[in-house]
Amino acid sequence: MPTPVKLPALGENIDSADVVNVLVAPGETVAKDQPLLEVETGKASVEIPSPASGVVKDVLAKTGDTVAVGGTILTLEGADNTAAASAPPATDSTDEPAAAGNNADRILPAAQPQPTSSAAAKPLLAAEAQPRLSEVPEPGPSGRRLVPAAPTVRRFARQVGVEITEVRGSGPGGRISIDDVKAHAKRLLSAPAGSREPARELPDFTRWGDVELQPMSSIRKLTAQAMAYSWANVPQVTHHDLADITRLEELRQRYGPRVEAAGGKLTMTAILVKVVASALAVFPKFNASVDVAAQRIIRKLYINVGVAVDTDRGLLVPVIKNAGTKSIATIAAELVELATRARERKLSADELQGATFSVSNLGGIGGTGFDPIVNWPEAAVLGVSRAQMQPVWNSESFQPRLLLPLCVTYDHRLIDGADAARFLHWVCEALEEPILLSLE
Ligand code: CAO
Repeated sequence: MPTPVKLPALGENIDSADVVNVLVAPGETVAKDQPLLEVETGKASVEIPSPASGVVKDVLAKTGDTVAVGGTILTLEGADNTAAASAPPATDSTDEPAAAGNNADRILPAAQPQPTSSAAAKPLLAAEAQPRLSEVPEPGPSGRRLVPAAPTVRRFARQVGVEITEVRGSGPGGRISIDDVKAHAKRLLSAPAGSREPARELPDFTRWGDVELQPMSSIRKLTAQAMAYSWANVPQVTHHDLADITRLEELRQRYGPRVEAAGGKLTMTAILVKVVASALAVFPKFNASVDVAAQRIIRKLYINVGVAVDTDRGLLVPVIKNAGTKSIATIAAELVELATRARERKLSADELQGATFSVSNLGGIGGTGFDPIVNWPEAAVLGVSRAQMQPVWNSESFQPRLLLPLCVTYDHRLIDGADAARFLHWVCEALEEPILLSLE
């Protein structure tokens, strides 16, 4: 009897993945830990290794499919069933449909997935059986997702009116405790009215002409969720300023070859990451997060700057960790490397997490200004538009100066307008007089 191999848990809040590459074919003998599939888990590429050795019978997952965590990706013949024992424990199924639980002894969750680069993805429990793979995953027969939580916790969630599938578990493998349910309930109570309004139905667009239906990629889905969450939950304001970068541009041209020799490209983005990291040390509110449920502010004592990268799959924000301690040349080299791997789909989940502030530079593409959205749970984001030569009055005459439009969008619960004006003014001054960076 062939043994189904299931898509294993892939990380926090990831309940499905897009198949980008099927690495085995029916009839092929596979060894334990041999990669079976390459999937995109939200924003990172991950290889799914085989949980056991055996011969591939049917490959159910196809390139382009969206597979639910727990969904069958292929079946193996002659698989060593003892491998199941080393698989993550099955979800509590006492009061859930039997999909995963009843067959647990015959199902092989794939072994722990490997990001395609060295950093490891965080393992998570939860095995939701999804029989069919070629469509966007649906909830199980009862309409509910299987989640790792004890029956007492589920009962408590029902009693207080919390949907257990929406709770983020803090236990090992994402296991949900009663305290997690309470914290979730608190967050719901502090959410602004209207933020849980059910989605409205779309009109039938075919009444006005032909349409084409395209599935959303995992990046598009995550971006949509993150942006909608930020927009609905963070009261945000954007403050604008202009930096005179005429002299800085001369320096950039002069020292560019030196940085290129070190493997980087001395671009405005690399310089801005360094300047912003210095500004965050002076203005720690911009490096903090608001914890509404606990009514407190979390000040992060590290500075990690996310950089928005435009890729053919959509927006990715890899993170330059500890940017304040790095030289501009190091940041420039890291940025080239991260942006290249982002475009080649080779970033690990770890490289996309942990930012304390983000920079979004659209200046290489064009535009005189834009208002970015705060990348929650960060408190602020710097938006950069295209630098242009403009006539500037110096009390006697107009002089041609290269002006860089900058803006900062900030969480107004934490940061006041005056803070934002001071922060951006500091950034502008540092760009105009780089020596200030070494004075503060
Ligand atoms: N003003 C004028 N010129 C700029 C500029 C700016 N603000 N920013 C970049 N440029 C120029 C660069 O100097 C470079 O010119 P040269 O080739 O003549 O040197 C050119 O534009 C291309 O820059 P780049 O893209 O190679 O390098 P970068 O470091 O400036 O940008 C990155 C890197 C990853 C930020 C960029 O490639 C990118 O993806 N930008 C889009 C980010 C995005 O989508 N943001 C929106 C997110 S939603 O908020």
